[in-house]
Amino acid sequence: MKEEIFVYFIGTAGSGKSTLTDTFKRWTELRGVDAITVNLDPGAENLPYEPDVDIRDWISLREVMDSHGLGPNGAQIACADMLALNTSDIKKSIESFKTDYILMDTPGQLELFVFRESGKYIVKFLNPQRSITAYLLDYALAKTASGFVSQLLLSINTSFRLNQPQINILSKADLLSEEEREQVIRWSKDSDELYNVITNEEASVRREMSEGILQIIQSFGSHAMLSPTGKEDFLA
Ligand SMILES: Nc1nc2c(ncn2[C@@H]2O[C@H](COP(=O)(O)OP(=O)(O)OP(=O)(O)O)[C@@H](O)[C@H]2O)c(=O)[nH]1
Ligand SMILES: [Mg+2]
Repeated sequence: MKEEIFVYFIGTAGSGKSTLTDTFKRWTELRGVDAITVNLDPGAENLPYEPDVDIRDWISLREVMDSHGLGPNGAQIACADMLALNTSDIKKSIESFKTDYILMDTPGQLELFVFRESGKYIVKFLNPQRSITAYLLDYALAKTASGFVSQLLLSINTSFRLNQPQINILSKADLLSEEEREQVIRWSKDSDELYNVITNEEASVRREMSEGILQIIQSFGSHAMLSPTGKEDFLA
């Protein structure tokens, strides 16, 4: 079998996973690199790209809501578990493309893929040796020091759960001012600077928690490294 690489785009709801899947695919086309897109979100309504493999061919959020009498959140959880039942078919469909890169757009809510067993199972089943996670930090949640720290904590949690090589991406960086963007990049390179900002906050339980969390993050080293993206960065 061809030695393909799976790239999983993961991040909080609305962080830009589908947009980056689309932009990355267009970037591979420009560079003459062979890649396909896979949509793993059964509830996706308007995707910015036409997926080559689409979980909605097997599972529909609407049908699960109707047939099980569930609301959208309960149905999302049921769908996440059902994902695991369809991995053989998804794998066959992906293999039929004989491609080099498989861009995996994951479901809207990060917890469905990261904290339930099905996400871990899919990564393991498809190709655990050749998978990478691209973790998207939403710009809006990462521009304050404590917001940045909490985003990194989620990123480390993702890495802990999926156990794959992982890069952090600052999503929608075009919406930050140049000053804000540079500050977030400095924090990601120099955790002492981030630590100083946090320790200068007014004394509170939250500050103490931030300090404790930051110490954990510091002990993980490269997990705080960041690659900023804005929609068009890849295509420039
Ligand atoms: N300015 C700007 N907007 C972006 C960027 N990436 C995504 N967006 C916008 O952010 C919104 C959410 O983007 P999506 O790509 O749907 O995010 P998602 O993480 O796939 O969302 P869910 O699957 O619903 O969780 C859309 O309105 C996008 O146009 C970016 O780099 N820059
Ligand atoms: Mg999406």
